[in-house]
Amino acid sequence: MQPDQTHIALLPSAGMGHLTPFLRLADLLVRRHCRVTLITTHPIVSLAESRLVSCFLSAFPQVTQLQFHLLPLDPSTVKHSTDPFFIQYETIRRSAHLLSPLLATLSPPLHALVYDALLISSIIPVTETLHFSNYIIFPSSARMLSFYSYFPTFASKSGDAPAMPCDVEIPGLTPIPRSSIPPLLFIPDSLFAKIFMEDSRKVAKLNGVLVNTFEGLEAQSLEVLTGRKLLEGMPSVFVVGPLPPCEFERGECGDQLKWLDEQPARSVVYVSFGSRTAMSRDQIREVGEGLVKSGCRFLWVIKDKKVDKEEEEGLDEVVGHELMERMEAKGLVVKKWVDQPQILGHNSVGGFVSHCGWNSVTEAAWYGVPILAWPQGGDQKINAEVVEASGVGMWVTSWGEEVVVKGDEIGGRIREMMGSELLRGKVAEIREKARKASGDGGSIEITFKRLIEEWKK
Ligand code: BUP
Repeated sequence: MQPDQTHIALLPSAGMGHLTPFLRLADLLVRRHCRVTLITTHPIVSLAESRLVSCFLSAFPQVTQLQFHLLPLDPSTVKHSTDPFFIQYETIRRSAHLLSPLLATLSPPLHALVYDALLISSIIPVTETLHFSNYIIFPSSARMLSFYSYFPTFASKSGDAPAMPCDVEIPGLTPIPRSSIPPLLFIPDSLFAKIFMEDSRKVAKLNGVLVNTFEGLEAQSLEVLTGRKLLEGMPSVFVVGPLPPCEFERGECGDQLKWLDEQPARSVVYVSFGSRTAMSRDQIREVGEGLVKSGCRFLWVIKDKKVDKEEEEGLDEVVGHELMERMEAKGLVVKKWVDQPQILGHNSVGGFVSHCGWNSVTEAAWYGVPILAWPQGGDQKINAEVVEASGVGMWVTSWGEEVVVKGDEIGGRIREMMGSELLRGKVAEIREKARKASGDGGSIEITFKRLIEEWKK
């Protein structure tokens, strides 16, 4: 280690949506000569996460891996949640005290611990005891971060049911409609609501918040957040995005790229609802009908289980043989992990039907691919608002996970998105802004310089 090298430890939580920004950040920190320790939790929930961590560690042998063995947790002690990713958040939270001795022995000592926003309450005591600076990555949009930071201001003081009778008015922001609020917040006993209520009250105790976005995508929210107008004691917000897809993420996707190579420029709609959305069989089949009816070429990634390890059935069983046959002429349908950044970056791809997980949104912006937003749950409707307001895409607000959307309607909206010159022009502008932010002298370079200086103090 060079004498003035900055040493940072990174602690992601569970799921690809949470892991990805940490590893992209790590890549940028290593390139800026920081020493990085990656804390990996064991066991890990999905195969996709295990694979990505090992690809990252092979690509960066200079990064130290610190294995964090979690205490076993009886899932029945977790109220109102059977989602393995949520149970993993709680497992990490309840094991957090085990981190202190591990981190205390790191040599050279850490300058800062950067961890996932879902771990705030459990990690603050660790960083306080060890006197480390204390930063989070907020793995969603700046609009969602504004909502999160402002939440204690309007949530009920009792700490039980949050009082959200109508739209949420946050000073400086377009109001957030009640219908966009993460549905689990309306179930005060749910683990998600519990973590959200507990942790959002502690934002002022952080030294800083890193958010993967950029001015060209979220000017309004960033003005509010960086101006520190939202909350008394709001910590510095570091706008580190767009965190570009990295070399170590490259996966095997020869078949899909070969197929894409054979399609005309911008003719293909790419369809994926992310790494943890298991759609109902009925809805999956309507999506298939919609793709056929759209008349467009398509590349469709199907998942029908929340966790990839549990995917067992083949495409014929999930989609149906007859529909699979009808889709053959125009599309490629896969039920496995694909290299999404490579697909979005392919010249044949002209649109993206997306659930609006925040990584997917920033990747679409990075490659200049218009989105047809179809948010399912969590933060995704708030992210879809950003998609629509920024011009990265369009959003049919009546679509959700509650009702089955019919193929005719899906087909029509796909045609609309694929044919929109307006969207194409707007997203091309945003792509340029994204590239500018990450280029020489761009906002990312400036932010990292500031951040590293702050860590060294
Ligand atoms: Br599926 C899939 N290949 O096949 P999000 C996803 N990804 O590269 P999520 C692939 O995983 P939450 C696949 O590019 C993105 O970087 C994708 O993150 C990649 O959604 C990441 O978009 C998925 O944030 O999580 O995982 O559903 O909604 O919790 O953010």
